[in-house]
Amino acid sequence: MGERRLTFDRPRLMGVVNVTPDSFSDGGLFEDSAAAVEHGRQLAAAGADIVDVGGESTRPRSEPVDAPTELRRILPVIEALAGDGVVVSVDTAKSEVAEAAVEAGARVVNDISAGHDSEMLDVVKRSGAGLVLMHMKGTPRTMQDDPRYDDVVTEVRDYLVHRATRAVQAGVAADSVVIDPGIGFGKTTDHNLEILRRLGELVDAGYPVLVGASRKAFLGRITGVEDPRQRDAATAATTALAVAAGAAIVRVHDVESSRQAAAVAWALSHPT
Ligand code: HH2
Repeated sequence: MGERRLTFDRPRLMGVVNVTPDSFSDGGLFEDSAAAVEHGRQLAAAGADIVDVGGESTRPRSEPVDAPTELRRILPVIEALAGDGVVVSVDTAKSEVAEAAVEAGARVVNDISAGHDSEMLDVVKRSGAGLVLMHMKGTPRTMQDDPRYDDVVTEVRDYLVHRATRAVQAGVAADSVVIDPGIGFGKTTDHNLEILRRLGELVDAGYPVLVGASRKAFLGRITGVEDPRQRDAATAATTALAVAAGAAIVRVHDVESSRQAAAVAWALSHPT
């Protein structure tokens, strides 16, 4: 990530700051920049290695927002957190937003469209930022309309390897690319569970793997917990299993519970 490096000699935690009115678990809570900055500082203090700042909800059936709106929401938050020395990622699929965000101090581009915007790879290459490439079937507006796969894990893995290869061919450093199966993005509960059950097959693809299961609807379906904000114990279970299976980064709303879960899973799976 430019002159800073994030190594994966232990699991890394990405804390989420949604500067949006409509995110599925915390919409409206951190819409105000001062509240968002304060929340990002708390996540970093709780042990987040990266703080992911986003200005557009991608929950199922959400409507897209334009670049000026996204920028107005996120830039002051990125500037403040990066100014504190926090490693910030920008959660955007727009190259224009990514470019302004890295100029404001973001060191990672978290692109849920895996480079759909033709300028995105060039922005990442020029800035030297880290890059997260995520799998999604369709768009947030349509992705939960009866998604189907022959074999979800193979399809997701092949797609991500293809997108990662394309990024490296475009000049993005291979060791700055992270892949993410996109839990909940065009997937049923069974698809999400199959991905988590066979996460090792994604890890074996050779890129660090990020898992973002935090508070998502499938956890509500399994546990019967309707309020997403009450799903941090269920999230911690996914963190432990993902880390034990070799995930490099987990993206979570509550850092403390997942920090503990990741530490235990790591200790169990890495005997000294
Ligand atoms: N999930 C969400 C947003 N961005 N990025 C990556 N790499 N992986 C994910 O699984 C992922 C992501 C959705 O969660 P959230 O940001 O909390 O909600 P919303 O999209 O409603 O703002």
